[in-house]
Amino acid sequence: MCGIVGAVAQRDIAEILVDGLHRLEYRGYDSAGIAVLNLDKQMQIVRRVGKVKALDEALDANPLLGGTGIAHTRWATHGEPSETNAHPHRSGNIAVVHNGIIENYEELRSELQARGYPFQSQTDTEVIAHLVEWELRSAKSLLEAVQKAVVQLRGAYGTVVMNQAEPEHLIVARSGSPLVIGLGMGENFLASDPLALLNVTRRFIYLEEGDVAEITRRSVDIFDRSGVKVVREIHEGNFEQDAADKGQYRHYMQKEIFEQPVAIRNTLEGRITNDKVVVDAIGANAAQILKDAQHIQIVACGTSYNAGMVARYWFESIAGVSCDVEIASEFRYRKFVTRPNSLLITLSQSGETADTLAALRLAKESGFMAAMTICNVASSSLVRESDFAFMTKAGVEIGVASTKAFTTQLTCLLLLNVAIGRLKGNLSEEQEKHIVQSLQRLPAQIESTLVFDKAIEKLSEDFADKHHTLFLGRGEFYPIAMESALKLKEISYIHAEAYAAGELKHGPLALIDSDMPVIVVAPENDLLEKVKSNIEEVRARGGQLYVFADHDAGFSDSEGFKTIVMPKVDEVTAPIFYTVPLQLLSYHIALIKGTDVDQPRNLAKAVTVE
Ligand code: HGA
Repeated sequence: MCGIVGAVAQRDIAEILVDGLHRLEYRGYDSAGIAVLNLDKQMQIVRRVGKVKALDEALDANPLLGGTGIAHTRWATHGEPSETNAHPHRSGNIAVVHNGIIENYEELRSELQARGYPFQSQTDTEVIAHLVEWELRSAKSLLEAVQKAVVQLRGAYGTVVMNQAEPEHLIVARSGSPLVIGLGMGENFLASDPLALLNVTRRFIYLEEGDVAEITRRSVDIFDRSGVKVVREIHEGNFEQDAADKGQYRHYMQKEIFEQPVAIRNTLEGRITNDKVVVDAIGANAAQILKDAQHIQIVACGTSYNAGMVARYWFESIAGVSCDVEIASEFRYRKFVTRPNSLLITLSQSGETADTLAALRLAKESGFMAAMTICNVASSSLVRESDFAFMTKAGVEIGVASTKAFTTQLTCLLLLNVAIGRLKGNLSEEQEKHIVQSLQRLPAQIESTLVFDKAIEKLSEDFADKHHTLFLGRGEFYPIAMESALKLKEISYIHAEAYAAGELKHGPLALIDSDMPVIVVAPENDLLEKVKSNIEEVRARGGQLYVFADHDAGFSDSEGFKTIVMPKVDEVTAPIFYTVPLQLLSYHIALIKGTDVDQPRNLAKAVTVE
């Protein structure tokens, strides 16, 4: 979602700030802006609707000089995407950028209007600027003014405040939206994600909830939520510098689909030895917790939720432990009963998903035995706030529509199932060996799937003028159908829905006609005969069928019926395997539709607002 970059340096920093914004572009945004203080203590602000490129062009025409500045990419939550609503927002000497949502902004706006502050924008963010300006009138310093202002805010913020009267000086505050300080030599930086700063530093301090920090060229002073000065650990970043390079691929999403064999290999590395899962690799002290867990509660959003839904089938059939899966935004706002010895598992690519993070915090007060996360970003809030973390090793995922994060989450979840199954005595050595070896074969099998790319591209032509699609599956393939429908709608804007195939006759069958493509995932397994009956129900009503199956399933092209026949893989890893051709299908359909594949409209990577 929206990004923040800031700097206090002795050199001109506009270029660094804009480079940082470019590095965060993949998260999705609708407008961008920058404020720089020049040597004459004049604040210069440039804002543009659309891409950061528009900001580049504006700065090429009129360069901003100065060593203190803040910049932002906005993904609108309050007020349309427009130049006036873009950040930074200004009040007198104060300029502010903000990620998050101020929930009590209407109340604050009325109070501030009554004090005579004119509001320029429709955003919630603007109240922060005026509130700090107001508090500064009676405070000894900008730090004190920000501290006094933030206690009046309800909601989520990662915010940076700059004062025209105090160059070489920024105040940052974090509550519910991540911020990191990048340490330089005689200069310091900040950002909402360390990726933004990789060109200037590898040394980072992650702010904690409630922290307010004062940053100058030579110092970083951090105060916790009660105003006490604290020292936070410095992390030396070991980041992949150029995940941002598309290489031979046309889109990040395409690159990330093709990276899946490597991502899964990396995720398995160090987690398997002698046909067994290494339980200690799941997390320090995890073994006892996993053994004692009598129930698993998975909480996640979007694609991660779909991974959780697949895992539910595994937890009950492999690990032998009951499992519920819930969308984080529902879980966090309903009254629930925590079952005895219940383990909370959060799933998130970024580890900053606002609803999932809130659910974790709630669960910590609700009697869960422990909280673990399966996550792709080691420095994220979910990882830091969970009892233990089992990392996916997908590498940086840039395409907004998640691909390799999903298949590596499933890989971790399957490893976790094997570990729990063994610890609880529900899985024999033979069964463990079978699953482990299936996982080891999976990366090569996915490589072999990728050669279907051309055939799938051809199939995608049928969807050029389609507006709706149904996906069907049974068992673990039902959530794979859900994930495939999500992928298609995200990037092609085709309305897509997934159904458990047995549900067809309870409603969706009414939608079937010759204009309704129905995509079915139907490899040979115990449920195949049932799926075949559902396929016949569609065929009998003239639906256009597209079946992804293996040779043993015995399908072939015929009237109203197209098949993609895949190699046979082990049943346990088949859900991961079948995800890949369906990702390719969505990708090719999106190309035909001419959408912005990596940054689909209205969507953002790392959903840091609720
Ligand atoms: N609420 C602010 C910031 C939005 C945001 O954090 N997006 O990710 C606005 O609408 O400007």
